Amino acid sequence: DARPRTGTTLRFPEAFRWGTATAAYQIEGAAGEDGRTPSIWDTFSRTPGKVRNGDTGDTAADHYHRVDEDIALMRSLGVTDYRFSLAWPRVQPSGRGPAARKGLDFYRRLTDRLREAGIRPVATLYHWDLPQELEDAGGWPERETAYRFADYAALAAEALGDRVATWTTLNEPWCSAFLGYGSGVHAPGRTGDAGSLRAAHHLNLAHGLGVQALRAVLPAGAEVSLTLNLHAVRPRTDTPQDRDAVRRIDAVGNRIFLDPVFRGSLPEDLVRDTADITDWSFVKDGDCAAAAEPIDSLGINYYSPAAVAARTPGGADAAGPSPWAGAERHVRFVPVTGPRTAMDWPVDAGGLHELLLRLRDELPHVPLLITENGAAYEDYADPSGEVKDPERVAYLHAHLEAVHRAIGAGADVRGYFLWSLLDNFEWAYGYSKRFGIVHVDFPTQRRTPKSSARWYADVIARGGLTT
Ligand code: GBH
Repeated sequence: DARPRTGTTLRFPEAFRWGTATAAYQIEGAAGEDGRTPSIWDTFSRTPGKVRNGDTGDTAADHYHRVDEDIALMRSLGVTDYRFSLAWPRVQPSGRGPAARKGLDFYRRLTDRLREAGIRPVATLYHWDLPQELEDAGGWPERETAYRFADYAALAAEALGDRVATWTTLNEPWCSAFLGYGSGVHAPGRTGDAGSLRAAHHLNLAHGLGVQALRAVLPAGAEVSLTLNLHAVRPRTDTPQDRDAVRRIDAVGNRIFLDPVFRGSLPEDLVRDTADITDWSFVKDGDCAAAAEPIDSLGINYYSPAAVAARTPGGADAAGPSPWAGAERHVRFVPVTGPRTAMDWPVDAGGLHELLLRLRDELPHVPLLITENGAAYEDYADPSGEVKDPERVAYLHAHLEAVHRAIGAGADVRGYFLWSLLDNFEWAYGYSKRFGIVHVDFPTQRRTPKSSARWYADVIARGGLTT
């Protein structure tokens, strides 16, 4: 088609939610203030060798003390929604017992200010910062942690349910279970296949019990959700062997959460494939039914796709502890071609499109939110003082275009939350990777919107993309 396309707008639905996303440990700082107790990420980041450069979230982007400034930034972007997380050890120190008034006051103030600014708060209950005391009692591999989570969900909803209409139970339980207890690259840094599967199951249970607790407290009409980092995984070739490799990764990466939550059962192939690792006796009658407590939307975090091939018997073993619970014995990851971000993750918006069409087909009645999408790149400081990030703009443009195309094909996508508002503590990478559309100079905490921030404000103002 040779017609000029300049100035064409790919318009999104009128009610589309345009947001930015953050997480408590990555931005708040104030790690020891107002009664907050340590979480597993405090412990992990203070353990030498776990996080690049020994970075911690002690100060992070100091958001705890800069709420007004950060909301003003969002206001200037024109976002309709803001996705943030509550720090469990701030709201309920130690993970048990009564709520901490000062911790709750912080989130009351944050959400009040957001509402005054006309921005809808979208609260995630758990973005990886388990109170250390609960980890000391066994953490997610223990069933008790799921009950503790449900109590915490009730406390949070009692305190904030009058001002937060959208709630997410967990962010990316795959990462909590398989990076936290499988490969050990995330807190609490434990390794092992059986423990990671136990953790995954108890996260599903926690989600379901959390939904029940939220429903019991929240006013009718509140939206309750779950965010998954679904893996867009392709076979290297269209052979049965490589397609079976996809099946295995899909089972332990995606269906281990999707099936309990949306069908009330575990994937049978996963149970079979892991029979030599665990007998799944920690799954009690009614657990998967509890996990299937109905929710109002599904959040998807998407960054890049993966490609896999069958691992030939006798081929080189996967190095080190794996986040794939045994599947790596049969599967190897092959490089996805194309440009890469500063994380070395491939840039491939097609993966997001594929994922959205799959969800359209498999969960046709579930409204979808893109709860995270974005990229880490180096910034260029312009002599004019501008912080330029053209690759991030290109990444975001391509991915929003993929979302638009998926909506056109019938995917029920209701909103998009850009990761991230601010440069922040990027987990095992510390401050070495910048995902923000607002630059943070950590020594001074000075915020400078990058060119991507201006671009995003323009997209929101136009209600779509100009091509
Ligand atoms: C999200 O995690 C987090 O929610 C957010 O806090 C974080 O800052 C952001 O993304 C950027 O990292 O494990 O071999 O399959 C995303 C975590 C990264 C997990 C890509 C899966 C794929 C490599 N995901 N990763 S592998």
